[in-house]
Formats: sequence, structure tokens, C-alpha cells
Amino acid sequence: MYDLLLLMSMVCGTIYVLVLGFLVLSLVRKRRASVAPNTVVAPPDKGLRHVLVVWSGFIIAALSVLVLGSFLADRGLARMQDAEVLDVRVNGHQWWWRIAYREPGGTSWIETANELHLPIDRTTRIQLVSGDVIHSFWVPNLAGKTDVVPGRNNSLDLTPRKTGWFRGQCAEYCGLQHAHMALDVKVDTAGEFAAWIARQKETAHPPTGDAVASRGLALIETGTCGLCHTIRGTAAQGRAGPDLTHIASRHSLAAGSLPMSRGALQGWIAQPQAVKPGTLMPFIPLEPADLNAIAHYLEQRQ
Ligand code: HEC
Ligand SMILES: [Cu+2]
Repeated sequence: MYDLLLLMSMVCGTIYVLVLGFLVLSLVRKRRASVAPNTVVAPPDKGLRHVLVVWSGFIIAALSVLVLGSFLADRGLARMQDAEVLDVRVNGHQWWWRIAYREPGGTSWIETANELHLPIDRTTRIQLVSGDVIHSFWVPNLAGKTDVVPGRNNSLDLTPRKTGWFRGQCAEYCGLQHAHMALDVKVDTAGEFAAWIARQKETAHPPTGDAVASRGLALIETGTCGLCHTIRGTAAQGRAGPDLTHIASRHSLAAGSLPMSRGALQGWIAQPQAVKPGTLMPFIPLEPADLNAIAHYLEQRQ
């Protein structure tokens, strides 16, 4: 890209200087001519035609060089992206984001939700699909909006240049909790990203020596939670809600509705309809001890 910019600047700069040069020349010549107003105007120069042909040839050659340069740069760009691109699927749901990463060097997908990690200085190709209505993927400080439309595969290439947290937001009104459909985006260094993806890939080990956590897991597996949520490595394999395998590693809860903490987890599970009225997670009556056990187990799902 830089080479192309240099080439374009050189060719255009040369032409610019030539044009200005001739302009100045013509001004100077005119002034000299005005010194002798009675001079007879010379007949049209026969050599003029040759000069014009030479100049046209020069301009065509210069433009051809630019076309060739731009073609080669485009091809290089496309080839580079195909080689190093990281594939991510983002699936918009009322009112949260399902996210899946293609395993590095593999063919299977690693699922998570509501928090998108991107490696710095590397192109991530995000496939955008919808599970229900039209949403819009928007991370204002990284890229423009791209609609997420049912039955359509939209895609977006992102190459972040700065690490840190960025806020994303659904940008197409999609129902009651549209405003609570945020997306946390974290741009990682290459090392951080590799560590993060390796951890997301891990399945959940059964809690050992922690009776409360074991009880929490059993309640999730045998109760209704497991019908809607997946915790990889356990019997919970539901698909209606976000993957909870590493829920506690996330920055926030329920698509940016609450900052992640033990208290927020417990509050959300106790009263999802109070935090996010209309959310597709129903109110599930739980005994305080059961609620405590479930929250205790999930809090450890780093
Ligand atoms: C009918 C399906 C359903 C059931 C049953 C259900 N959930 Fe959910 N759950 C959802 C949906 C849908 C969401 C996303 C809600 C949103 O953000 O609007 C969700 C969100 C969550 C979240 C936040 C996830 C995130 O990425 O921030 C947690 C934690 C959670 N549920 C735990 C539970 C637990 C524990 C139970 C059992 C007591 C349970 N859920 C039962 C559907 C369900
Ligand atoms: Cu929306």
C-alpha cells in the first residue's frame, strides 16, 4: 500500500510540476510578446502536432503505470488477507450476541457470547447472521455499521490498530431490550489473544472438593437452565441462550446490562425480568440455597 502511495505521488507530482512549469512559461512568453504589439502572429507551428503526440503518449504511459500499480497492490492485499484472516461468526439474537471463533488451524468452532476479542494488527473477518429479526453490528471506534439480516450472510473485515476496550451496540431497533444489546469488544495483543482463545476452548471440569459448586452444577444440568444454556463438558447443552462455559471471564452480563460480579450473577438469575424486562430468559423460582449454589458454580466458570 505504501509503495502504491509513493508511486502515485511520484507520477502525479511530476505531472503537477510539469503543468505548473508550462503555465509559468506561457505567462512569461505572453508578457514578452506584449512588448511588441505590432508583431505579426506566426503561422501555426508544424511541429506542434508531434509535440502533442509525444505528450499524449507520455500521459497514457503514466496512467498505465498507475493502473498496473493499483492492480498489483489490490492483488497483494487480497492474498495477504486470505492467508492470515481470522474467522469469526457473530449471530444477533434478541437481545444478545452469539459469537463463535474458528479454531486456529482447525475446522471446529469455539463458542462464546457478548464479548468479542480481536487480535491487534490482524484481519478478522466477521460473518454476521441473525437468529431472529434485523439487528445491526456497530462498534463506532472500530468500523461503521453493518446490518445483521435474517437469511443473509453479511461480512465485515476488521483490522484494529489499538489495544483496549471498545463498546459495541446493536444499531437497528430490534424490540423491547434493543438498548440493552451491547457488545464488549477487546482488542488484545497477539499473546493475550492466544491465551484468551486457548482458555475459551477449554471445556468445564467438574468441581472437585466443593460441595456447593457441585450442587450448583447438578441444579443447572437437571433443572431448566441446561435446556437453554450450554456449558461444554457438562450435560447442559441448550442452545436458546448464551454459552456459559466461561461466563465469569466476561466483562459484563446479559449483553452489557450489568458489570460482571457475583452479586450481578445472582441478581440476574433471581430476577432476569427485573433487570431486562421482556428478556427471553424466563423467571425461574429458586430456593435461596439453590440460587446461591448456582451463582457460586458460575462465578468459577472463568
Ligand atoms: C428459556 C430459556 C432459558 C432458561 C430456562 C434459562 N435461561 Fe439464562 N438466558 C437465556 C437467554 C435468552 C439469555 C440472554 C438474555 C439477554 O441477554 O437478553 C440468558 C442469559 C443468561 C445469563 C447471562 C449470559 C451472558 O452472556 O451474559 C446467565 C448467567 C444465565 N442466563 C443463567 C441462567 C441460569 C443459571 C438459568 C437456570 C436457573 C437460566 N439461565 C435459565 C435463556 C434461558
Ligand atoms: Cu437492536
